[in-house]
Parts: sequence; structure tokens; C-alpha cells
Amino acid sequence: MRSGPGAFAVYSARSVEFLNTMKVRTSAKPLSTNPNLLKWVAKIAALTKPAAIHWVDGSQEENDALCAQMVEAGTFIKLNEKLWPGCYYARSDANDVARVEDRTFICSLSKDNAGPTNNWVDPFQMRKKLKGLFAGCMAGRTMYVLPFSMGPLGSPISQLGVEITDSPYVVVNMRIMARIGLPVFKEIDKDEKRVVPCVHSVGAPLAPGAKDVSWPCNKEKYIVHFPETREIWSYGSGYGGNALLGKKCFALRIASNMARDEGWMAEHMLILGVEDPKGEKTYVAAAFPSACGKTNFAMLIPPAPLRDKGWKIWTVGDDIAWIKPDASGRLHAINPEAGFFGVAPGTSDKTNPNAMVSLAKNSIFTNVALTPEGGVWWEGMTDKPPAECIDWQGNKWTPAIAKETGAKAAHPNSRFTAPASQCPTIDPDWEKPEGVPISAIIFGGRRATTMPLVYQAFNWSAGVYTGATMGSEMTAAAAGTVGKVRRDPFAMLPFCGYHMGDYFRHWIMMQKTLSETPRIFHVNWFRKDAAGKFIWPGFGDNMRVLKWIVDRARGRALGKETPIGWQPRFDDIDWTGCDFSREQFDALQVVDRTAWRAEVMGHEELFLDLHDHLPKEMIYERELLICRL
Ligand code: TSX
Ligand code: MN
Repeated sequence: MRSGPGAFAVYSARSVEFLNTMKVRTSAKPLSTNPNLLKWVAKIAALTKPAAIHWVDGSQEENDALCAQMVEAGTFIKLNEKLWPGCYYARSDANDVARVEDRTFICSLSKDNAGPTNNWVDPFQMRKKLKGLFAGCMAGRTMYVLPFSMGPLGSPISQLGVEITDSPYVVVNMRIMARIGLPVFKEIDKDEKRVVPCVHSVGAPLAPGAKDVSWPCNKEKYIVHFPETREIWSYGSGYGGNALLGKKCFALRIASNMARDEGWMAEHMLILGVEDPKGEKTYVAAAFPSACGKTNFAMLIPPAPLRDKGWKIWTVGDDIAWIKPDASGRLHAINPEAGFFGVAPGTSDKTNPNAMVSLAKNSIFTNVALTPEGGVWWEGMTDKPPAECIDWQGNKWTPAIAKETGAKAAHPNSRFTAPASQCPTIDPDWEKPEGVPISAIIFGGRRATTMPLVYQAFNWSAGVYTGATMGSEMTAAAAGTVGKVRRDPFAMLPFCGYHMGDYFRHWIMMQKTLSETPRIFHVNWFRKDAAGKFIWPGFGDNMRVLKWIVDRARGRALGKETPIGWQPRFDDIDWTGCDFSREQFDALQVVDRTAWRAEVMGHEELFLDLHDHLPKEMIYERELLICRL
């Protein structure tokens, strides 16, 4: 391992000695011989003062022991082994249920590098703040040293990290979401590879003899990234992206910085393979803002008639793609994750049977409802709710109570953590070290008006413009007005670890390193008619759109030129087994020039925020679009 800045750069010379003499019970001997790692662990232990240090080996026995310990502590409930084999249930603190974007910081040396879409604090000031927060914060708890690989171990596209955490819940979730344990320590000891150090604490030290709560956390939360030194520090939360640091913090915010510096791409994208009747596979990557059904799309099952013709979807990933040019200049992608951390509500045998099979065993459920049989339930899982269950806050829930009070059985952001290997459509090549070749990139959003079902951008820079200007309408009464378009460039707004304008430029620049660029498309499953009804059936029928997309990418489908790009005509789509009329299709595909006038004004507003870093291609693409309109 390199000992340069970043990889465990913060340690004192005395710290290995300290590790050997400190009065902590080490529940396992260090599982690494890497001197920099040992020094860093000792340094963090000296700061956070844990009662014990546990080096995570990643074994089944260790996992079983941690789960049993959490059952004992009340953090976990073991689900009915017959109904939900190997599954556990957790309820979080009501103040710790989602990512905290206003508490997420990019602490680059220069504020300008973080840009207007990130919270920035001076890194020296932040380090001082963190030192105070982390001082003694693990008292009374076990500190876990958790090595992980984002991406298949040994893949040239993969990256290594070590998360120090005081949460056993994090350890068992990370065991599903990433490759962890002994083989990763071996890699760290063997290679000169750089490792991203991640420090996580729930921020709830235990006084001697004090009784723990089932979900320790702290009201004060800090999710901090140091992009230059490639470090992550997370304090106060045990939930999801705040705590499973390999995911959004590493694989997107830190990795987007690595990717910019090294000429690759860290994207908030699903990856799927489309197998055609000849048995040829075409891989696409797709970015959608939240609440567009990304996981459903990643696991799509084609309608029976297309299935019978030989069309099939293979799943590579549902959330993050690391994409790199190979030696010949073609983009190849890996899924850096090993599991699905999916939103539970709305997931059912109807909307996503493959997800339901994936989560049927060896999974963790957080903030869903608990049924009397020792099973789980969430809104949208079945047509008929259970007669009675315990809701995500531990209260009795019945359909009658829900009708009266509006109480949800499951939190809207409740999650399943499920191994990707259990997905029935997992691609045979999903762990291929070199990744899968990407032929098309799809952007999408939830738009009631303006955006057609599908169009293909004219070329790479027009495609980058499409990604840069994508947006989604707000659904629930979250912050902002329902129905207003919120711009979410590349679905990366909360995840880009540097200036969004520079990120656009990086996309533009990538073309110059490629021998062949993926074709770029935009889709919208959510256009509504005048009566406010969805025009497009969506779900499995999206296969018809996907078929046109891969046929276009392979140069075997027609389209017609419109002001915004190439669009399929009615007859360019395979309608077998679907009675969708020419008129409905035209309504779905219409490019309304008046609506697009307003649309480009929205683009301009976004560009104003980013103007001093905006690549000129974005301005020219907007001008060309206006001219065509
Ligand atoms: O996931 C969705 N997809 C992608 C599936 C591969 N959803 C759910 C979004 C919430 C996360 C969709 N919802 C999709 C979609 O394509 N389309 C819609 C809108 C819609 C909802 C219900 C119907 C049709 C469209 N069904 C009926 O009207 C019967
Ligand atoms: Mn995501």
C-alpha cells in the first residue's frame, strides 16, 4: 500500500506501540500486517477510545455471531426462519431514517472546487471539528475494522477501502453490499494499492454500565468528504448512505474525484444487458433521479410475446456504475456493489418479481413493518394488507388505523439489503474483472408533460446536454412545490464530489479518449394525458423502448429526426401483444414547441448557477436546440 497522503495519512509515530499497549480488549488480533493500516487503526482508536477492536474477517461464523449479538441487544429481530430464511429486521431511530444532504460536506481545499451544489467547509476547520466530535465517541463500544473492495476483488476497475465503524449493523450490511474481510486484507497487505480510509461512528458513547438503546445515533450529524486526501468521516447516523460508506460516499462522491483525475467515470447508474433473439447481448447504463423505478428497470421482465421471441434482460447493477475505457477505447462498466439497498415500499411480485426473489432470504430489512408470523410487509407489497402488524416505529398498525390516521406501516424510505447474487436475472458476467461493454446510456426523469417517451440525442455533446439538463417532478410534498421540475444533472446532484460544471466538462472530455462513444437516449415513463392519467403502461412494456434503443445502438432501427433528437415512429416499435394506438403513441411522443420554450428557460436557470465552470458546449447545444425549435 502506498503511504502517500490520503491512505491512512493521519497517524503518529508512536501509534503501533500504542496499539500493543492500550488497555482495550482486542476481540481479534490485527488481521493485517500493513504498517500504515496498523498505525491508522491505532490512531483512530486513540482518538475514539473504543472498549474493544474487532478486525472483520467476513466469515459466516462472524456474521452469525454479530447478528446474534444484535438480536440480544434489541437492534435486530430474527425473522421467521421458515418464511424468511437468514433474514433480520431492524427499526432505526425516528431521527435517523434517510441520507442527510444538508449535513453532507465536500471539504476540498478550495470552495470553488466543491461548487454551488455542495456544502463546503474549510478542510482545516472541519478536521478540527471532527477531532472534537470523534474524541472518545466510541467509548464502551467495539470498534470494527472493516476492509472492503468496491467491485470484484482484483478487478483493475475496483477500489479498496477500510471502514472503521462502531456499528455492527454497518458491518453486516456492508457484508452484503461489498466484498469484505480476509481476502481484502490480503490484497491490502500484498499490493501497493491505495486504500480509502473511512471513519464512521454513530456518535453515542456508552458510559460504564449504561444500557444501550436499540438504535444508537446522534442528533448532530456530519457526513464529510475530503476529496484531495480521499478520506471519508461520518458521524451521528447509522442509516444507509450515511453509514455504509462504500456506497454513496466512496463509490460516487470520492470516486467521482478519482474518475476525473484518472480519466474514467463514477456514475449513479444501473447497468443491464439486453439479450436479443440471436443471443447477442447489448449493455446499457441508465441514470434516473429518485422515485423513477431504477431498481425495477434494472430487473425488468419483458412482456411474454417479446420473451417468446428471445428477448431477455440481465441485471448487472441497480445503482452505481464505474465506467472506464479499455485499451481499445471502448467503455466498460462494473457494478462496484455486491448487493441491492433498495426502497421497499412499492416493491412487489407485480412491480419487480426479481427483487422479491432477491430479498427472500439472507437479507436485512430496515424500517418496514413486522407481521405477527415474524415476516415483513410494506405498502405496495401485496394488494391486501395484513390484518395487523407492528409499524416501523414499533406501534400496532391495522388497515383501519391507517385509514383513520394515515399512518404508514413501513417508512417511505424503508429498505431491504439483499445479495445481488440472489437476483434471478443476475448477469453471468456481472463480476467479470474487465466489466461489460457499454453501448448505450439512458437518462430519464419523471415528467408529466413536455418530455416524450423516448428520443436519441444527435451525438455525444448533445447527449451530455441531455444528461446535464435532466430533471424530475417532485411527487410527495417534500421540500418544494409538487409538480415543479427539479433539475438533477445526471442524477448526480447529491453525489457529485466536485463542481458540477467541471463534471459536465469531464463528460465532454471523455469523448476524446474513446474510439467509440455509447449512443445517448432520454426516456420518460411518466407522461400524463389531459385527464392526468399515465399514458404509457411502463414496467415490462418498457422493453419495447429498450429494444428500439439497443437496435439503434447496433444500427438496425430507424427513427425520424425531430428538434430534440431521433425519435421512433409508431412502426419502429415492436407492439406484439400490446394494444397501444398510433394516436396514443403520437400523444406520448409529441414535441410541443411551446412547452420546450419553457423547458430551455429551465436549462438556462441551471446554467446560471454553474456559469463560471460551464463548458461552452452546453451553451452551444442550448443555442442549437433553440434554433431547431
Ligand atoms: O418502476 C416503475 N417503472 C419502471 C419499471 C421498469 N414505476 C414505478 C415508479 C415508482 C418507483 C412506474 N410507474 C413506471 C415504470 O415504468 N410507470 C409508472 C406509472 C404507471 C403506474 C401504474 C400503471 C401504469 C403506469 N398501471 C396502471 O395504470 C394499471
Ligand atoms: Mn441511488
